[in-house]
Amino acid sequence: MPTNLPPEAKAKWLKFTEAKTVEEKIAALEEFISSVPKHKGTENLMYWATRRLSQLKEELEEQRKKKGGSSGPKFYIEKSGAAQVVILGPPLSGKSLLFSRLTGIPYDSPGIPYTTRLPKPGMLKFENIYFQLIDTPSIPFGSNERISWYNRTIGLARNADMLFIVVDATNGPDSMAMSAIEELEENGIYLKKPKGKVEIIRGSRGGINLVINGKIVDATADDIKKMLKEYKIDHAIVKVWGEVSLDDIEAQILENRTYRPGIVLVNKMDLFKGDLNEMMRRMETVSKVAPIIYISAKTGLGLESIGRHIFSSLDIIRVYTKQPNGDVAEKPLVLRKGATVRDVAESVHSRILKGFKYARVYGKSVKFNGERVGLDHRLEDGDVVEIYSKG
Ligand SMILES: Nc1nc2c(ncn2[C@@H]2O[C@H](COP(=O)(O)OP(=O)(O)OP(=O)(O)O)[C@@H](O)[C@H]2O)c(=O)[nH]1
Ligand SMILES: [Mg+2]
Repeated sequence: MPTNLPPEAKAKWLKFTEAKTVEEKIAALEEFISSVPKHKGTENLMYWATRRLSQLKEELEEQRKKKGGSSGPKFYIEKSGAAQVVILGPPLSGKSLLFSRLTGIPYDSPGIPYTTRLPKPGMLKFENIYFQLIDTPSIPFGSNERISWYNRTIGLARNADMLFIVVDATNGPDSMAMSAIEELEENGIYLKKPKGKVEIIRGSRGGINLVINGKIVDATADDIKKMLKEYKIDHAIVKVWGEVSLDDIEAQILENRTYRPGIVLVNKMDLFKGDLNEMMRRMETVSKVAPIIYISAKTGLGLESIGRHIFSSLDIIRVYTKQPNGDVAEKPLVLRKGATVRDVAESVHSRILKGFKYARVYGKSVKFNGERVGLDHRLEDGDVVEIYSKG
């Protein structure tokens, strides 16, 4: 549904996107909120904006604490490994036991709800790479219960590369998973990949340029330009891939949607005594949004497939560099799917890219091993790349 924001609100929005410090953002967002008319079309936006406001206020408080020299516990965790996966779920669904089984870090919870009070990082090995897992304090999805770490935990999810939603097989897993998915969406976090993608690169000259690799389902180029004008965006390149609606473009301007790949883990399958087919049928709605794995953190059922699931959900590939006449690097470079020889050259050294002559590739992306390719050659998982460059 279009938001039909008045020009005043759109101008206020611009101020928010341009705000640099947390204080400025809070002030601008408060002004924006008070300028938005309240009706059905703005409901989601308002919900998102008020949540974002309380998150910013907490961020400010954390900053102040840090400045005051307080050595309070840290909630945000720096990324390490090939990707950061945040484990979310309601109390007692088995997040901490699962985390322990996957990372090897001992489980030390008495099994009382809300035992986990702080996020905890650990590493999961998958073949020759590591993913960082983060156990988090529980969120009672779908209930009105207030918990003090709610915003900070959602903040962790927003920062992550991927999400796990852990639910209990013996405790309405389908409705709990749906509540979690809906609540994340209310916070602007979407698990389901959109049909299309929009990117808006703002500039200071050149007017509005549309680059459309797909189609806009409900609007013309002029409609898009008009909307951007209303948001006072006069110069920008708007890139569209796949199927996109005018709403999607507005959401991109408002920056209130992020997409995170996610998996729903139905845990405690060892305790489930009901009809499995019936449960799977009930889980069908969930499976339209995210893949589902049935597991038992206690017996280990299904745990061996989790690393592979993370890997394939993230759309990443592993590429190995090799010096001409040298050995193949043991540790792979982890790149996004679709990465080219240019990405490899860039991540090795800018000097290598500058002096690039050609590369030889061994693996799935070439017709024969050792084939000579240029910078734009697309690589596949497992490829070995040997770059020949001047100097
Ligand atoms: N039978 C069985 N019990 C499990 C399984 N996973 C977890 N549990 C038990 O369920 C209880 C809760 O597990 P936790 O991993 O602590 O749950 P949590 O989601 O971290 O809960 P919080 O305390 O809110 O952090 C513990 O008694 C676990 O031993 C499972 O797959 N099967
Ligand atoms: Mg826990």
